[in-house]
Amino acid sequence: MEQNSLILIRGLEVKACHGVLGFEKTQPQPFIFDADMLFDFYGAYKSDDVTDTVNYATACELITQTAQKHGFNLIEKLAYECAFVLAEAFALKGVKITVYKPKAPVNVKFSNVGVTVTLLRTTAYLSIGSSEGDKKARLDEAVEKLGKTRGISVKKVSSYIKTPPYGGVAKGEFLNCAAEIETFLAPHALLDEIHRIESECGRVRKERWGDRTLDIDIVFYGRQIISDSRLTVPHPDYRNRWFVLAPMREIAPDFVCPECNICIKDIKCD
Ligand code: A4P
Ligand code: MG
Repeated sequence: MEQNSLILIRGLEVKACHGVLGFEKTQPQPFIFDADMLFDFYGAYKSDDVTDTVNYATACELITQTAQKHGFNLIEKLAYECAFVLAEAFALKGVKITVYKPKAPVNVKFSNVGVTVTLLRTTAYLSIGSSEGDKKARLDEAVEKLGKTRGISVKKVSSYIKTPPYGGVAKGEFLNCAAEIETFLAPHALLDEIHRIESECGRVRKERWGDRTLDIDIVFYGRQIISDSRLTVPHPDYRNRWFVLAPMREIAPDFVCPECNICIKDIKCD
């Protein structure tokens, strides 16, 4: 069993208007919420003071307000929204929200339907580069857009460094940096948001390793090792790339690569 502490809410009922059918958007029906909030309350154990923990009354109010403020089609959307609101309000390490819709308009006898979403706060490192147009503006824009994305907060950004093109395809000089983020997004959801930001910043996918307005790569996602058709993490070539390692050394010299178990500051790169 892992050492952690959870604050629980069970069976919170909120009357609200969520559903795909027309009448569900105007006639409130009950939604039942369970919440598991991962929060270290050792401080509250020591102080016995409610301000050192997650006040479950406030958490219940936030869920109620969130459910009544919006009118979503899907309880999936409602569950995510409540999870983000609680995670952000209480700086949770993780949160699991279950939403039940016991009176869902389905023409069969059933006891309940529902969804569960679990979000875990993870530290990830991104490498950001640009070799076309106003490179500094593109890096600034990327960092700003990352910070405005729900479920991502930017914790550190390295200085911007000029680097010669690597890989033999791009011709222009690059401007590169690295960013430390905390995210509640799963790795592939993070990749989707990165692709959205790249295209909003004018990226057109041409040739591999070619010149680009903006490129964001996931170098590390916590200590996870991922290898599938869409994502390889840690980034497969980061050890050979000075333009990744130098900014990483600046913001996370003591981060230990989950694959080679070497500290960033000790990885050699010519
Ligand atoms: N993908 C797999 N793993 C990852 C990951 N960890 N992070 C997939 C991000 N994407 C990942 O990437 C192609 C596909 O890789 C994505 O669809 C994703 O599913 P892309 O960004 O569309 O294409 P790309 O960037 O042209 O190819 P690639 O292989 O990612 O190139 P790199 O490795 O990003 O290299 N020189 C300097 N000095 N500075 C640079 O920043 N960058 C590159 C691009 C080349 N030379 C450079 C620089
Ligand atoms: Mg890339």
